[in-house]
Order: sequence, then C-alpha cells, then structure tokens
Amino acid sequence: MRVNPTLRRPLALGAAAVATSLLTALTIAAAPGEVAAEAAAAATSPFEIPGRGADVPFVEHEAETAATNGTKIGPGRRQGTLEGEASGRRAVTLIGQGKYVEFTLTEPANSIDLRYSVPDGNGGAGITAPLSLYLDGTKTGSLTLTSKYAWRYGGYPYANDPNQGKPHHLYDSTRALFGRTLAAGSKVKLQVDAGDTAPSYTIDLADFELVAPAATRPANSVSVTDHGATPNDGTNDNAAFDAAIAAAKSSGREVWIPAGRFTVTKHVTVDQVTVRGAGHWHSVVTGDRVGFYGLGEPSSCGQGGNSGVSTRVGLHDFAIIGEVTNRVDCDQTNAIGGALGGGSVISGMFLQHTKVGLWLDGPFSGLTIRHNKVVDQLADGMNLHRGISDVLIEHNLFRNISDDGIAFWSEHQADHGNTIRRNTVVVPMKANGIAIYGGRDNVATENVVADTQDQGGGIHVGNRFSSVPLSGTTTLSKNTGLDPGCWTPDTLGC
Ligand SMILES: [Ca+2]
Ligand SMILES: [Ca+2]
Repeated sequence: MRVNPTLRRPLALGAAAVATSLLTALTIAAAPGEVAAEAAAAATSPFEIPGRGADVPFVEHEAETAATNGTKIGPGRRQGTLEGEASGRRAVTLIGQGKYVEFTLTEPANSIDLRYSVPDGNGGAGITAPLSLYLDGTKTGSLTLTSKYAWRYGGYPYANDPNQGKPHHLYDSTRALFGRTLAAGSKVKLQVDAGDTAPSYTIDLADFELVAPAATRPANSVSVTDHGATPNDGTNDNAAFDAAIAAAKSSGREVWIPAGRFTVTKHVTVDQVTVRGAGHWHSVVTGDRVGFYGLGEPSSCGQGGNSGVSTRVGLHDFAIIGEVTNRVDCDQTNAIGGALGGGSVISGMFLQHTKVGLWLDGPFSGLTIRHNKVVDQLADGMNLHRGISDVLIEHNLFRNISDDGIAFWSEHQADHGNTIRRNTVVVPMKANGIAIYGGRDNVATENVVADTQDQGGGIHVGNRFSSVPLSGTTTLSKNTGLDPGCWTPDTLGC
C-alpha cells in the first residue's frame, strides 16, 4: 500500500497480503473504538501504543526529535536510502567536527543502545570509527561504530560485495553502559570530534535504559568459570561451557554465566538444562559461529547436525553476539536453534550479529519466548520451521532484521496452536513484520510492526514456500502497523 510520506501513520493491520482464497478461515478482529485510538496514535513511537507491542525496559528517542546542528533527513521510503531505512523514516546525519545530536533523558538511565549508519569501505569489509560521547556536557569517552555488519548488495540472498550495487541494510547498532546513572533531564550528546574519522555518521535513534546491576550467582549453580572459562581475555571458552553444562545436568543444577565477555566459537548443545546469565548487558557470549542449540540441529551445508528434541531447557538473561557478515542459507549461524520443546523457556536474551536470532526446527511442542531483544540479523528475526506447536511468543523486540521479523513456516509439516502476542518489529529490511506460511490455528494479536522495507508488508498470511496449506482458523486481531508495506519501485522492487 502507498502511504502519505509526511507522517508515520498507524494502520489497523488486517488483510494486507492475505491470500484469502487459500484460507479455510481467517479472523480479523477490531476492538470497539479502535479507529479513533489509531488516529490518536498518529506519528507516535512503536512503543507508545497502549496495549500493543512489547513492554520494554527502555525509553526510545528518535534522533530527528533531539537537539542537533546536523542535517535532518527524510521522510522517505526508498530502500537503500538512509531515510528509508530509518525508524520513523527520518534520521540525522553528522558530517564534520562539532556536529552533534543531543538527547534529553525523560527517565533515569545508565546506558545507551544506538542505531546508526556509517559508510561502507574496504571493498565491503566496512570501516570502524569512534563517535564522542558527552554526558551532561562532559566528554566521557566514545562509542565504536562500524559498517562491518551492515551494507548488503545485489539481489537475494545478497552479498557483501559493493560491485553488485543496490546497497541496503545500511544500519547497525551498538550499546554501552555509562558507568553511572543520569537523572531525567540529563543530556546525552553524540558529537563528531577530532579523531572521529568516519566520513559521515547517521543517527536514527537511541534507547536509554536503567540497567539493573549484574545479578548474583544463584545458589546451587555451576559457573562456567568453575570449569575454566575466563572472561574478557579473548581466549576460547568452548570446552568450559560444555563441561559446565555436563556437570550441571549430572547434578541437577543450573549453569551460571557471570558478568563478562566469554568467547565461544561453536554451538553449545543444551538439553534438560538451564543456562542463566547476570543480565544480558553484563553476561555476553560472543564469537564466530556462536550459538546455543537444542537437539535436532540441522547440518550446516551438509556438515554435522544431530537428531532429537531437547526438553526443559532454560536460556535466560545473557547476550549471544555473533560475527556473521554474510547470509548463507544452508549454514547454521543462528544465535539459538535446533528443537527446544517440552516446556523450554527463552527469556531476557539479547541476540545480535547472527544470521537468524531464533531458527527452530520441528517437530516439537511447548516453548515460551519472552522479553528478548533481537537486533541486527542478516535473515529472519525468528522462524518456527515445520511441525511446531504450543509456542508462546510475547514481549519481544525485533529490529533491523534482514528478512521476516517473526515467521511460522509450515514446510511439509504444519505449525499449529502458536501465539504471537505483544511483540514489536521495527525496520525489517526484507519481507514481512510477521509472516504465517501455512499451518493451522495460529494467532497474531496486539503486535506492532513498523517501517517495513521490501518484498512484503506488515502481516502476511499465505501458502508459500512448500507450506502445508492453511486450515482451521488463523487469527489476526488488534495489531498495529506503522508505515507497513513497501515502497521500492526502482531499487529491488515490490
Ligand atoms: Ca529515526
Ligand atoms: Ca576466555
């Protein structure tokens, strides 16, 4: 659909891209008074729509509404442009020393999560450059910005090669703790100083959060450091994680990841075990090919893999940050994968720079995915792939995803009885905010989808990609779209 380019306009999402002739039944419900409520919400943040979208622990500030002496860009909707790929279709570009964006906090905060773009370089490998950070007028350091994980080129599945043209996925994000708490009314300024060497900086938004201190180690837990893991030193901790999990399982305890950055360069297999961190800002597991997988892990381009279904897995309160810079569909470079059923719970996680945040392969039943922040992925945010049932997905945020935000893909086996409620999907670079491909009796309710880009829309329901045809009742109710649809007639096409 085409929308007025002067405002980010909410729409009650209904039949966008719905293949009604293929449905046995599709329920699209609107609450009384919904139209008036939608009108009142015009041009608001995806996080400020009552009763819709994820409850999040931060306040989001758009750069275009902050104080600045930089250049405001947008609104615009063309994919591959900095304004088109920005939240709210607007951002601020800083070129030259002294240019800044200054945010005024509306709530106390001790952290920033910044969505930005810097130009590509080095033949697609990207550049890295600092940007100075001022807290209440005093320079306290700088954030490190990079284009290593951004800038995709050419057609699907895209490449890291500027020679292919058609650049998109121009943004990335970075986050930092301030080391102290700023009161409401405090100023957080990002400024180009001497030594801040990127040719330009485009600032889209910043999330400001009052992050709780690192949690303390639970009684009756097995720490990865008890088995040789060492934080913050870049040395490999693969064996320590496996040993801690084995020890925890054999003694009926939990695995504990204390605060720090741990290096893992493999898939950690989890089954009948809980792995808990001190909070995703504090406990970070990072490395090339890092992932936490249940049994039933598919092969990676013909190599490896296993069978089975993991049950009673808990993954809580830590970050998984990968090093994926190219999308290879046969490769298992996802943050969380395999088959995780039987009452498993994934909560409080931060997932970044992997191919897919959560790619789960069925058949299995019984999983809760709650209060996770999934950003900067090169394919889907999450995908329930075939034969998966009784999954509750709620209060998750997906941002800067390069394919469907939340997808159910009933390839050859039906996904059924799953619920997507109160989630927020912001700026998926391709495809849909929420997609239900085949299956039966799935529900999407009270979600918010904003600023979709290409080859899709807000919510899609259809029988695509060898899916088991839709049957039963698929319910879409009380969802909100902010600028859903796409508008790229002369770049990649819609
Ligand atoms: Ca913005
Ligand atoms: Ca280490």
